[in-house]
Amino acid sequence: QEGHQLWLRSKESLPVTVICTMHSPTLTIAEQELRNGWQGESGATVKLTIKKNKALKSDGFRLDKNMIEATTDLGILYGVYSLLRRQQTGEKMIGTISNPSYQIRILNHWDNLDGTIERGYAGHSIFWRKTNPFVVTLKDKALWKAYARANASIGINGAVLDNVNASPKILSENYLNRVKSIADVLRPYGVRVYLSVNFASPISLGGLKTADPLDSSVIMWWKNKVKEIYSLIPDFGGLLVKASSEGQPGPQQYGRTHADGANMLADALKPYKGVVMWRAFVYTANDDDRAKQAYNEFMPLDGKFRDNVIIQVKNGPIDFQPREPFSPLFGAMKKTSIMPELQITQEYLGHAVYLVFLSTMWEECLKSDTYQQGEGSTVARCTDGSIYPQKYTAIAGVSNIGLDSNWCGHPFAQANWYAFGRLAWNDTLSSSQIADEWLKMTFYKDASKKLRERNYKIDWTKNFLKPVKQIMLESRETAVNFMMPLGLHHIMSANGHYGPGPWWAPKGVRPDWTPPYYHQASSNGIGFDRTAKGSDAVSQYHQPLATEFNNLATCPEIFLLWFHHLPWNYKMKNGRTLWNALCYHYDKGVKQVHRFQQEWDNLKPFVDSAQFKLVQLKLSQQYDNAVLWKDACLLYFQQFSKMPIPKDITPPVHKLKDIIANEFKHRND
Ligand code: BDP
Repeated sequence: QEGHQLWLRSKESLPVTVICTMHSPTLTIAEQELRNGWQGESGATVKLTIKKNKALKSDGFRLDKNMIEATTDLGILYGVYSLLRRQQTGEKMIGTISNPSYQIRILNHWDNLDGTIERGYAGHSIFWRKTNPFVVTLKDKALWKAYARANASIGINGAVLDNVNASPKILSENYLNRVKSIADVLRPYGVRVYLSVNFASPISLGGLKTADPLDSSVIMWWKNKVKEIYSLIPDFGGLLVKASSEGQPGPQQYGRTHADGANMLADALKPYKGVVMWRAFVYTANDDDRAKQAYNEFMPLDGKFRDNVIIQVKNGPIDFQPREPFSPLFGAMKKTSIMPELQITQEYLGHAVYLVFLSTMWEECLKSDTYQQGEGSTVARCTDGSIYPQKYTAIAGVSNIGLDSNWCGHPFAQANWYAFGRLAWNDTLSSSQIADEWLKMTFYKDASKKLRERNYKIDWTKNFLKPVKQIMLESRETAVNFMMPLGLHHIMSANGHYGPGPWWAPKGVRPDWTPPYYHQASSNGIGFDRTAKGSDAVSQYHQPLATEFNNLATCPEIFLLWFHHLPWNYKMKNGRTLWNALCYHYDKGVKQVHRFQQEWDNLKPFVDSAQFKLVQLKLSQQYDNAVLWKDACLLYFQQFSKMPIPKDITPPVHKLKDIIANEFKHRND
């Protein structure tokens, strides 16, 4: 299936001779890929050379005329994929030296052992299933191989195979044997396996009375478990832990800290060079602003973690919302390895329905200046080793793939997997370049064939690449406009997190799980006051940001209602009232989706017809949902603002009470 080949759709290749004097499974793959995909000079001879080169990190490579040089087999493989990409995109090749920004470039699969995927919108797990869970079929292996190849082609070198809400069963013998089978397939492609573990495993799996990280029987249990894992998988990567968060067990239950818990596991992994990725996604139901809690809990622990512990921090302080400022932990923890966690699966961004190219959101985060070590201390530089000498550098993306025939549910969602890999390799890349590469590799073949058949001359770059790239680059801001503009956040419907739900607040539910906690709308106004007079979350940011966010005159309007509670008639910079500004943002988002639809309709000659229709259908569903978001939010907030919707905006087509009554019919799972 075309969709299943992602950006690796094979083109007619030209003859090439590959010379490589060394041998290994990885090098064999490298040679084959080069022969199967060569688009350069016909009959050329290409040399693959492994040798010392001080300019190259272990996964890095150098490209020159008909030669690829690296210090490791994997470096050669990455060089081959890079070269093939450049042949298709026309990007510069000769004299290129490329080193990865992060050492560990890893996907987090939120895959449950029964085959379902938490926040997965592309079918069931490729790793786990309910029936015959321990049989490894040829089909399984072929799929894992295709998965490994796709990852390697963009530089991803790690995969956490199970959900952060982890089942203790993952560490039982049967499951570990399956993990070994997966690792064996992934290995030649350089993708190491990691596991999420449940902190209470010593109790539920090991039969111990406690999971206290300072208890000697607990320490011994983990040591033995880690030893068992490495006896099966000698290059096992390490463990990911969600502890004391959203009901998961953790060291706090025993009066211990995150550092006690993480260090205990780190000690067990150390002899094997394994790492612990410990998540900072923690918040409890107390009066403290949720946006502040991770920082408050982790900052005092800076310097207390072993050097093989990496703290995994979501890009924003709350939870993968369409837009958040960066988490204040980036750059602030100076003696601890910190890794960004991005969400590739579109939990809060329209599942597999919306066309949203997430690269621009990640770029915005990575390029945000934390000022922690002076100007230019971007989130990227604070985490990739440029500023702090952390032993391990890493970046994680919560995967969006499943058994669907196109892996990701939406043809354009593949671009998000691609973008994550590319940014993990090079955190300074622009989204424009990434979109360009992906479009050329994914769609050019279709187009050229169609155009040849129809024999008419259309400039592919002008008529396809340019408009589609523009749609991609605008798509995230579009979603922000019709969902949560001006710094609004967490106002989606409960559970499914797809449609609008700013009203949702049943009695007895934790306030910090309900939208009204975040938007604070009343007749006085709207927004969460995080200024010095409010929760003072602003003070977690380094100057000049703390002051910039605190002051209305300097707070960027994209974060206005994130940091400020303002009256409905507050005057925006363009002179509009806040209420009118909200109305125009929602309306603009809807209009943008409508424009995407019209533009896509023009592109039929360029795209394989099944893909064309699928995107067309999804855009129309996105349009319907955008209208719903706009109507729901404007009608709901209007109850408080009591102000009219501007006349030049299409009036709501739904009634608020109908939307509320139907809330859970809209894609809530
Ligand atoms: C939230 C998801 C939930 C995850 C949690 C996490 O809704 O399913 O378990 O994040 O990251 O966004 O642990």
